[in-house]
Amino acid sequence: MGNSSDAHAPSSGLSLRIPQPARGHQPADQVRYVSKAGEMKKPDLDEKVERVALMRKQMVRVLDDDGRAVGEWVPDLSFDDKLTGLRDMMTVRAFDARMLRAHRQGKISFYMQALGEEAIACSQKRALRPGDMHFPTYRQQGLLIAGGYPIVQMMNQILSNEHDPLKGRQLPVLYSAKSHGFFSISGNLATQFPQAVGWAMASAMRGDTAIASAWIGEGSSAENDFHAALVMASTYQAPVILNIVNNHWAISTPEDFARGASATFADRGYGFSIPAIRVDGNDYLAAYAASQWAEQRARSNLGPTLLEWITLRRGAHSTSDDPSVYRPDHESEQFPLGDPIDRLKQHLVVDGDWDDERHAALEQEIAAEIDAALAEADSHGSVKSGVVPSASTMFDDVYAELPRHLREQRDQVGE
Ligand SMILES: Cc1ncc(C[n+]2csc(CCOP(=O)(O)OP(=O)(O)O)c2C)c(N)n1
Repeated sequence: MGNSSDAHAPSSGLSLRIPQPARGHQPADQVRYVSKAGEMKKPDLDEKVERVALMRKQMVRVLDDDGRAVGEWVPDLSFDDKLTGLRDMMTVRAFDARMLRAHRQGKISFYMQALGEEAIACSQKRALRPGDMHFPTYRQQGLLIAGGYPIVQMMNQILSNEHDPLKGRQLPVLYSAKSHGFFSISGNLATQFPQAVGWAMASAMRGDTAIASAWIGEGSSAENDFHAALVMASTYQAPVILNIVNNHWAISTPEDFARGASATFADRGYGFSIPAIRVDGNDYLAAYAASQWAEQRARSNLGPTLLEWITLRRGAHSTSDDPSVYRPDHESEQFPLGDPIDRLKQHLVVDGDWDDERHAALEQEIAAEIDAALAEADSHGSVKSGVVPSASTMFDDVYAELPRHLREQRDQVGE
């Protein structure tokens, strides 16, 4: 007060911090806080949030470099369960590859793949129950595939053909499958996050046993809706799993821009008093175990859990994107968590009755399934061939009942 030489006064002007990408332009830079496989303790389901706080700067990992499953987080899965997981992931990858090819062939207008991220959605779908509801982004096709949703139906949606369950109204990959616990995907990022919490609250209010699972990318976690969801989930202890898939990129923007100075995305859970853990997203066994832990917490009325999944978006953001203009070559080869399919395969070889020959045979079997599905879907037309749902149906479902002005517009279409 009255002190003319204030020690805190800046000597020059302010400057804005622009995040310097920690990775990206220098692919050799390591992902932070990579724990050794088996190193992390597995807390009790009802462990206090303060006691699991450290886990937001560590990483749950089960598969070690030799493909062995180690530590407290090893899930109780049979060889067949693991093989099922491998098949799910391989099906997602083959599906994606075939759709990318279809795009290059001019058969479809748009596509988004999940290359490198297959373990996360596939394992969580298997860890939850039918009746639970997922609120996905456009990169969780694994939820549908591991949930047994017909592949032909997915393709019908992508082609916008006469069998498209969404009647040609949605951009390719924005699926909706209520019967399979897959909430309608919206193009508006992050909106599904608070909706998932609301769904979970409704389930709890009804005294039901079903839980919700919310999905978001690390980039989209900068949206207001992300924060609204965490407040509601924490206040009402909603039975929800809050998944942040940190694949390190939001189109051309590195994770650094959405995260805050030195934080992890899991850190955000702690501030809302939500137990939050980081998980190796390329380790199917860790992913299954962490999903199951969060699932059991929600189902036992112990409230929400935040899971930050560490993975890498290996492919382009979408078929409209060219990552070579903003990210380094060979990034995925240097990624310390490897590839989810390779790692589970290696584990099955080490642990049981699996080898390259069987793996190749399975790959062929899946490729044939995918080709057959595409042939079937293609026979029902596509946007490109002009065989699409009737134009008059475009007025349906805007409201529960068709109002007069829409009836008039439909009559003008005259189909
Ligand atoms: C509200 C809103 N803002 C911007 C976009 C455009 N957009 C589509 S995807 C995307 C990046 C999302 O990145 P991230 O959440 O990290 O998910 P990822 O694509 O990596 O899976 C953006 C900015 C949008 N669809 N909706």
